[in-house]
Amino acid sequence: MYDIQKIRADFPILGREVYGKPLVYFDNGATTQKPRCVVEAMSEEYYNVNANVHRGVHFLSTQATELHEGARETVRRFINARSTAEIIFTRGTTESINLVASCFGEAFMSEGDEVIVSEMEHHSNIVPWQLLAERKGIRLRVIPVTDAGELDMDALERLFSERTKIVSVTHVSNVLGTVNPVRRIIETAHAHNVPVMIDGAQSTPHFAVDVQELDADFYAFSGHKIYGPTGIGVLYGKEQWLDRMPPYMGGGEMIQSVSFESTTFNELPFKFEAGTPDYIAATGLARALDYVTALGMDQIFAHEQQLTRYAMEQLQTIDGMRIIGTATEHDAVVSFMLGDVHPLDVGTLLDRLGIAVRTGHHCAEPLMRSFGVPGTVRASFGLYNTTEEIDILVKGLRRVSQMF
Ligand code: C6P
Repeated sequence: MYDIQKIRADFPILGREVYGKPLVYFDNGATTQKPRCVVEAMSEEYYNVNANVHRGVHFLSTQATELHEGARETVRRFINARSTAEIIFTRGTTESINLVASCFGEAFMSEGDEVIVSEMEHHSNIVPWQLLAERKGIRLRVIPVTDAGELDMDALERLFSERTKIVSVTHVSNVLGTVNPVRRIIETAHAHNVPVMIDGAQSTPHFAVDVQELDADFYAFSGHKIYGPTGIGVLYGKEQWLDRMPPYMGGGEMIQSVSFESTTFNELPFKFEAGTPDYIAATGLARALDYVTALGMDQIFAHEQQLTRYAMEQLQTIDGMRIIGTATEHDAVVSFMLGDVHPLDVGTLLDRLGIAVRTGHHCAEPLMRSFGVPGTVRASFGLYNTTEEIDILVKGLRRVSQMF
């Protein structure tokens, strides 16, 4: 039983008013709100346990280390990785992708080699590869997107060459809401002996992900988008790749022994975790994953699918509505243009009604260009949103439409 009022009560911020109106929070794609249990787990650790991890023999350090490594095990279970050696804590999806571009690129790519990305990527899955292109002379090949906002899978097949070294694509588009057929992409790439990196920033909060079932080589996500704290994220990587990649940063934690002549590196996953980790955030992330697991990822998915379908239907009844992204496999993100009203004006007027949406290019400028729009208005849903809130959005948009 999905008790939405009980769930909403777990998130204090949802009780807030803005401009004297009840908050309608539809910017979950940017970041999600936090349940009380996540914040409490973090303050509890600060108040009662706090000590640096992996370093001390003393009681608190041992306890903090147990919490930290326990959090890693929670992440492993959540995405069904084979081993905690494959779970690297990072600052978020952006850092995870940069790590792969940098370290995989260093180990396995040279001038003239190619990476396949898609036209719907977030800048975080474009720019790290471009930086690598500048350093090493590699090339980006781009899977085009159809008018409905789906990847052109025939084109993907044609993009492979003997120089293709990796494919890096998003699981779910943060603009279009498209759920990409990543299982098929991985199968296709593996048939060419090419590994695949999946950007899971917008998938993990919405449905269950099993990295072994997908057979993904790398998978990245952010804590703050899945009801956890900011400043922490995850990179999953198969040991067979991580073992052969050089470290990302140097420092404490990632070494076995250091002399001025030479340094040997620590085992996985610590080789990729230089410096004091954000162990408090790791605890918060683990608590968030426990929270969504207790609700049930399948229940969350069903609830959000219902919201998405309802939103698509209702929005289409508004004059001048153009939905950007009408893929068959569609997740909890709806992007649109309202006639020729600038998205920023729509967002500003909705804000005055207490409705938080995101406007602009959503860090996906190439995609905006391909749809010929300066930006969109985007409503993105979370596990606590309701159809009544969608009604408020639709009513607000009718008002905006009448004003223009
Ligand atoms: N998208 C949005 O409003 P970080 O910032 O590292 O937590 O996540 C980056 C990122 C990577 N990939 C995808 C598909 C994303 O959606 C994001 C973050 C936010 O859409 C902020 S731009």
